[in-house]
Amino acid sequence: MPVILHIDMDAFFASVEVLRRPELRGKPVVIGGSGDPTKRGVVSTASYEARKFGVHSAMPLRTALKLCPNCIFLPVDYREYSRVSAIIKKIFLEFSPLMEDVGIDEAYLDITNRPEAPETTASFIKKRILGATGLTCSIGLAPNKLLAKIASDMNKPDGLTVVGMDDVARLIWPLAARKLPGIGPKTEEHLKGLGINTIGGVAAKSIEWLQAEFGQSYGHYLYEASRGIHESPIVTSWEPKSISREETYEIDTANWQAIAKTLAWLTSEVVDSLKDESCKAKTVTVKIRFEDFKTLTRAKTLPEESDSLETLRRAAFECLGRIRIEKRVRLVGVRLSSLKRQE
Ligand code: TTP
Ligand code: MG
Repeated sequence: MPVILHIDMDAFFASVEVLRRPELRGKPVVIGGSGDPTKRGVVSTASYEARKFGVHSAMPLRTALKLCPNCIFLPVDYREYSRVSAIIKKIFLEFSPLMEDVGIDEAYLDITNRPEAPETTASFIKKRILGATGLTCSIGLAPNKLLAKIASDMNKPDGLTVVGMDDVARLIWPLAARKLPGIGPKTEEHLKGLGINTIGGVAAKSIEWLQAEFGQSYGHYLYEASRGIHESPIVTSWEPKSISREETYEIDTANWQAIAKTLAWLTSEVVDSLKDESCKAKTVTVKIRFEDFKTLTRAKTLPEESDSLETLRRAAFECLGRIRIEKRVRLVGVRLSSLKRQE
């Protein structure tokens, strides 16, 4: 059986902010947008203290302020979080070369070939991260990525949770169906409508029934996943898949100059991150969301990878030029993808 870890940092952005502002430790801290909760923007994350008030990721900052007037609100500082992210990813690689980078604060690690017991490796990793950064993480240890991912979330913060195939019925089946990766809010509602609330409820259905209800391939996935069966391998990749930034306006605007200024600024931010990662990008995508939430994206693929601000900005502006600004704009975003790390 493979031995897979899923490692996920605790309240990542908030914990990094607390590190450089120790006076915030133990306080309710909310990270999002420009850090001004009277302005538009959403919560990126909240410290565990702030979560007690019901504050969570993706909630409007204004709602967070209503729930927790005494929370401390801070702006998002991607540069700092990326810097810390690079440190932890490097630590994971000390323990195994088979690392799958799945996000700024999480990764899968295949530790099948380690000599010591898996729990020992996991606690070494926790100690090493704490020592190098001052941050805690939660780790799930399981025979596959799916179970490791569910497990890492079961005892946050600073958790270490082991789930074997024999534990699926006892530990996994009582969990809300939504906790199964691949079940989003829509499927959750669909399942509830059918009287199914837990992962065990899904597992109680036959494969025929699930496929009739959810289609061949998704039905098959639900049948296997609800039993903890999952065979997708660790995908090692040294390159981040994409780098993106977006900005929501305080007041929607149809002013092309203002939009162009935002795009130029966002592009310089993503190009800075690109250079931090020693990468070049081949594709630039611009996203415009209008006041009615209609969203358009336009992409431009360059003849070859580049990390030149001028080249990438020109591509971004070409994309913008292909979008008619006929309504007021709520959000501008830019993404660099098809990345390649330089030797
Ligand atoms: P998560 O790992 O989902 O959350 P977290 O690390 O803050 O908290 P937890 O202890 O529950 O793992 O996401 C990692 C970071 O990604 C998070 O600190 C902020 C960012 N993020 C957003 O910007 N928006 C979002 O909607 C989510 C979910 C995360
Ligand atoms: Mg996290």
